[in-house]
Amino acid sequence: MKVFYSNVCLKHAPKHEIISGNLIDYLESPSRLIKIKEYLDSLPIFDFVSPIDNGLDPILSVHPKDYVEYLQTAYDEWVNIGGNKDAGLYCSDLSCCITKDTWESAYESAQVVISAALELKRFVEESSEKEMNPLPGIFALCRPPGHHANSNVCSGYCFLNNAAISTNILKKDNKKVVILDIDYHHGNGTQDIFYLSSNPLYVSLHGSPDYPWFTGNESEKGEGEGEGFNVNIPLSKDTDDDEYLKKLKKVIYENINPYNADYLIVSLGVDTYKDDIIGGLQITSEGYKRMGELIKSINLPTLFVMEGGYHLETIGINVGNVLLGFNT
Ligand code: Q9C
Ligand code: ZN
Repeated sequence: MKVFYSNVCLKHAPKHEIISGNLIDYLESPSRLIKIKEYLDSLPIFDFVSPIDNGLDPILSVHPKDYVEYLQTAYDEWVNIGGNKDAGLYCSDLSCCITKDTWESAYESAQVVISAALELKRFVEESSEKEMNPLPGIFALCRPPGHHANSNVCSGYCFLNNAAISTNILKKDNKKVVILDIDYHHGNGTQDIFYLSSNPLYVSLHGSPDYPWFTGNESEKGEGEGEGFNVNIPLSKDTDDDEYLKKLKKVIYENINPYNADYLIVSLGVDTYKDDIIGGLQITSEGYKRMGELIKSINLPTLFVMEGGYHLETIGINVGNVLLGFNT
């Protein structure tokens, strides 16, 4: 399996964030990526590939220019004025610190996902039915993550919505896309971006009640042309492997398979892990293997996009297990 990866994603490294009024070490750290890379490197099936720079256009298909310019210039402007104006104009919480390196890493994170999406598309277009066995899967190992970023709002460690950007690439040529968001948190940014659209189908399983607090209800089903194409499955904190897999299986049968998509994008967060510091259902490392197997049963060319996961001791094996489950 190809893994798109770049060290430039490590540069964004804010020192602190504020959670519940307390100043703590920034949890969305570069070590997360390093740990995952180390683990995947130890297994023979993963090939690391560097992204190609595809420029701003794919990013601008999701995010307006004024927001992109804000991300590019806010840090310098803040330093220049001695800091008293508009620093939070496009921020919805205190987890999206903008440092001198943030734009560079967020841009690179998007380029990792764009390159992975283009590679998957190319592979599928060049393959005959026969060659689709084994099922093509590609992993975009990127940070900062994306699913909380709205078109012009950063939040929840996210600046650019990587899953949405890659959706717009895979949607080209009248293709249909499903986004399956298995991060612990509801992907409010992704939901909002596509709320009025029937393509992609957005499906999210997430812990509730929890961040981002005001979205993720089952009653949010999309609007207009998008009605029926947004599916939220809120889960209580005591959800274990069996319960989770049962709900995932149900949504695959009832919503994902009947949609008849051409591509699957998995917003892959492993903050559902039982000991995660900020998320945490009761999912075990073994559970991630079963999740991967179930995702494979959807039987679509699949782009895995890295989102959250904060338990550094197991983040590698948990991500690895989803991918291994898919690849078996
Ligand atoms: N009381 C992702 O997993 N702050 N983002 C949490 C907890 C933000 C998580 C506060 C959590 C965002 C991509
Ligand atoms: Zn999360």
